[in-house]
Amino acid sequence: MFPIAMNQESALMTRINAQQLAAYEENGYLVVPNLIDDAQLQIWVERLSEIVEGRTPPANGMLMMKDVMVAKGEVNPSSKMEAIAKIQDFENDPVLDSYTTHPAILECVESIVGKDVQTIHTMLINKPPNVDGRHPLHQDLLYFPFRPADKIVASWTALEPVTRENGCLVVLPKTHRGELLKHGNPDWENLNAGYFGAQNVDASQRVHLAMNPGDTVFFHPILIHGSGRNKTQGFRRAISAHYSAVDVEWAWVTEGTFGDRQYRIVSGDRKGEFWSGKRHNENGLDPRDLLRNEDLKSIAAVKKRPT
Ligand SMILES: O=C(O)CCC(=O)C(=O)O
Repeated sequence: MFPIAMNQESALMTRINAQQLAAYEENGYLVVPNLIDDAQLQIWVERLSEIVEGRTPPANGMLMMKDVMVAKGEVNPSSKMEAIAKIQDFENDPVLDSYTTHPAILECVESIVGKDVQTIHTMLINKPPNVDGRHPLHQDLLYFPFRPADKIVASWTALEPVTRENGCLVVLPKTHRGELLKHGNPDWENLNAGYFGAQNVDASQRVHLAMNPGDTVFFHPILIHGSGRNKTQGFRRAISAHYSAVDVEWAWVTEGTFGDRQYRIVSGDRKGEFWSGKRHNENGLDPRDLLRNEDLKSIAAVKKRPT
């Protein structure tokens, strides 16, 4: 099923061994404990604070999203950090972007999708106290134009302790073997823009991923996952990137559905170049077929919203 068939010997030489790789293939996710050290985590947390507090200007192309309850005036945050739900597309910030090229992360990513990879998305997810902040169960493949799905993987690293109480990730194991489902905005009063939910999901087998700082979960883009509400008075922050192998093909009919961006190659011979691979859209694959138009509008709205 997966592009790289690792033999036992070569797998033992990497951070992810053959057994862990088999677990990823079986369940659609793998938590690698203690992958990033505290000193490095603090550098990313400090950079996030600098940007959010206005001490460093946001890099070109970076999107800072306010939490919807703050934007609507339903919650009055007591600090700038309490207002922010997410920072997206941080590739032009050299400090944050060191996450995408961190050797430990890249090594695991390469074990899963193969050598020669590009980043296709980057995010810092903040779950401040006092807001809803839940992320409905969804599949990330909805947002990505590339296929095959097995050549895409997410990495998500806890920047602080992540627990059931502060809204850890929730996964539905083995759902990566299914199809990309129809998505839409769930009927929640306070849903952050672009947080689509997969429809008709049986969540009875869900697993909560409590993680320590530096623990990193790698997951498949069809795996159904989401996260709960932060019921504590602290933050729940994580840094995350999506990667794909460079030999994927562009499968969407349309470009720019979720914004235009270039995809930067971060490992292998073409490191530093931007992806310009094959287009293969004979099936007419269009993410808008999986979403209602009114739900798509919520993404356009957030892009215009001042922080
Ligand atoms: O960090 C979270 O709370 C959820 C992140 C997530 O599922 C996503 O952005 O796809």
